[in-house]
Amino acid sequence: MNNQQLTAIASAFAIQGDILSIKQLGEGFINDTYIVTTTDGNPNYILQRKNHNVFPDVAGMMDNIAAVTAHIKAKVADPLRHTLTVIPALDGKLYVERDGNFWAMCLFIEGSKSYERADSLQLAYQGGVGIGRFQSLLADFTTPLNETIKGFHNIRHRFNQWDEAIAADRASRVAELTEEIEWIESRRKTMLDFWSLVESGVIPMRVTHNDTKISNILFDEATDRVLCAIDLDTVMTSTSLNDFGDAIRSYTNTGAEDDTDLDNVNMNIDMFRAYAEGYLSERQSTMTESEIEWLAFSGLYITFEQVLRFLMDYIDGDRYYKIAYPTHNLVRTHAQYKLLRSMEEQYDDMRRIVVNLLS
Ligand code: ADP
Ligand code: GN1
Ligand code: MG
Repeated sequence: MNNQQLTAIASAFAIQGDILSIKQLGEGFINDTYIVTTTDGNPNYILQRKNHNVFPDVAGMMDNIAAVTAHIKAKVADPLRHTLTVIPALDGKLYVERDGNFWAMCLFIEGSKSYERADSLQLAYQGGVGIGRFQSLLADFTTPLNETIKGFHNIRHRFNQWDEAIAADRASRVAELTEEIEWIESRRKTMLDFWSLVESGVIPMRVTHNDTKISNILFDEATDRVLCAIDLDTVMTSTSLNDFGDAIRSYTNTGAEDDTDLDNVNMNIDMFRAYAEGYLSERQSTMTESEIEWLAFSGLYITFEQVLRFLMDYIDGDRYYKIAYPTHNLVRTHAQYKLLRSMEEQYDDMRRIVVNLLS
């Protein structure tokens, strides 16, 4: 995508000022993100090409984001920094379509920073506050949301996809993955039993973020206090436990998501405590008994799901996640499985910490 094309797309949105530069930001697994700077005195913007294979209904996704952010804006002290601001296109739509690609824009939040890893307990605590607050601000949001990715954190749906992927064996990799496949199969029943509690309503449905890794939180550059949750593409109705679990998967990992040295990868229980403390400070009074009971387990659940998703994508010939080298998804599978094992070993301690924080 050259600069001229990017400028044409950015100019189709209702921006203020003249465009000075458009530069790629980070390397997301799913979308392509650019920062658009403009002439002095005007805001800067985030321009994003939304992955149309992952999000077939970009219009529905943008409707979700606009509704949820409008709801939050009405409640927070600083509406331009405490949530995303969607910038509509000049034709009034919330996205621009060009050559089969879908683009969306939001305000760049100045004086913010994000992290790829949680490098202090304070940061983990703040991240927990961020997601706890996000869920609390949306507790009274009643408009139905579009299900933009079917069965996103629904392990029954994931197992259906898994069974199909194994049967199809598109990349002829199943035969060499006996051990890894057993990691998934040996936990099938435990994970489905948990999900039955969601299906039967024992665990309630709420408005959730669904992608709560640390890079999807903005922190104040000056104070490192949380500003808001970003990357709202996956906002949907689900269990709040998924948001907690996905954050635990990300914040507590002492290694990288794709670490090739498994000795680096473990769950840091102090990070777990710090994140849980921040989260509960915002959510404790509104959680049900069942949510409290299963809070620690949610870390294992989402990490297991991530092992399944990375492995399934590898089996499928790497169609979902962007990869940097041919075995990338397999490396991610092994690294996330190591994290899952570490969580399983420390599960009793995780449960005790939740009980202690609540007493
Ligand atoms: P991806 O889907 O690729 O993960 P994100 O929406 O998470 O895309 O954006 C990638 C990164 O860009 C974030 O981690 C953050 O550093 C930065 N970013 C995204 N939106 C904003 C924003 N509105 N203001 C400031 N920085 C942002
Ligand atoms: C993707 O878009 P990004 O990089 O924040 C993925 C998450 C995974 C994550 C793994 C829509 O998140 O579900 O947990 O990668 N998002 C989607 O790092 O599938
Ligand atoms: Mg992101």
